[in-house]
Amino acid sequence: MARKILVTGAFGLAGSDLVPALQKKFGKNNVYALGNKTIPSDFDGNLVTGDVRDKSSLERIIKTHKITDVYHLAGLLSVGGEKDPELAWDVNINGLRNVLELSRIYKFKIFWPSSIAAFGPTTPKVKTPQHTSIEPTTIYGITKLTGELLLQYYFKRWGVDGRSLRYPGLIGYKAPPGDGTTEYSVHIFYGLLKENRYSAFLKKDARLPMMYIDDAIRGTIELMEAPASKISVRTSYNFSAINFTPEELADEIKKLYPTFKCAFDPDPIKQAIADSWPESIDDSVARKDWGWKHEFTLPKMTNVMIVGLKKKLGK
Ligand code: AKB
Repeated sequence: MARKILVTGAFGLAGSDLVPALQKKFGKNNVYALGNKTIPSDFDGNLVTGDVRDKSSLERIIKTHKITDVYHLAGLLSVGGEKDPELAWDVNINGLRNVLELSRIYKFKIFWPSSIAAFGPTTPKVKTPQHTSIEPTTIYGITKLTGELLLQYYFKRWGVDGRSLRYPGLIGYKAPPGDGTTEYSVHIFYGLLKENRYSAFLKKDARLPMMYIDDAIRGTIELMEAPASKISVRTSYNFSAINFTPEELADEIKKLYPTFKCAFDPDPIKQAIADSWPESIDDSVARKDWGWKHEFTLPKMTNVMIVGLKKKLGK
C-alpha cells in the first residue's frame, strides 16, 4: 500500500525539518503538511490547512488522501502553555484525542512527541530512567503525561499503533524558535548573528537535555519505521543526545566568535520550569529496542547552527 503521510504542526521547529525529510524519503507527492496560522510563502509541497481540534476537517483530510501515517506535532510548548493553560489543554489533548479516535477507524500509524517536560521535581535529575516518578508541574507537562497514557491506552484497548519520544530541547534554524523554555538555545544564535550579544532567560548553570534537529528527525523517522515487535514502550521513549548549560553554550560560541557577549538574566517563570526538569536522560531502552544513536555533539551542533542560520539570514 502506498504510504501517504500527514504532518500536523508542519511549520513549527520540528515540522519544518521533518516535512522535507519525509518528502525526500517517501516522495513529495506522498506528504501532506497541515498548517494553521504560520504557513511560509515559499513552502514547496502538498499543503492542507486546518485546526487539529476540528475532528471533521481532520477526518476529511485523512479520508481524501488515504493517510497511512500521521506525525501529529501541533501543540503549545511550556512557556506558551503557562500563558494560556486552557488553550494548551484544548490544543494538546483534544487535538491528540481526535487523531487517536480517527486512527481507530482509519488504522493509520501515529507519531506524537512527548517531552522531558513530562517529568517533574520528584523525578531523579541526572540520567533520568525510562520508568520513574513522573509528576509534572506545568500544564504543558501535564498534557504530555496525559498524552503518553492515552497513547498507551489506545494501543492496549484498540491496537492503535502510536509511537512517541520524549523530546529534549530541540535546536534548529529553519523555523523561528517557539514559546518554550529550552528555546534560549535557538534565540542565542539569532542574538549572535544579529547583534553579537544575547541575554539568556535562564541561569548560567541551568543544565538541560538538548538535541540538534537532524538527530531528532532521524530518530523520529527511525522509530516510526521500526518493526512493531521492537517497540516495548507504548507511553513514550526517553530520547537523548547532549546536555549543556547556557554558559557552556555561550563559551562554545565564543570559541568561534571571541567578541560575542552573553548575559544571564533569568526570567522567574522560565527558570522555575527549567528547575522542574531533568539535567540528563538515560535513553538506553530506545538504544536497545530500535538502535537509537545520536551524532551531534555540542561543537558540531554549534557549527552547523551558525553556518545554517547565516545562510538563512543572508549574513
Ligand atoms: C519547551 O521548552 O517547552 C520544549 C520542550 C523541552 O518540550 N522545547
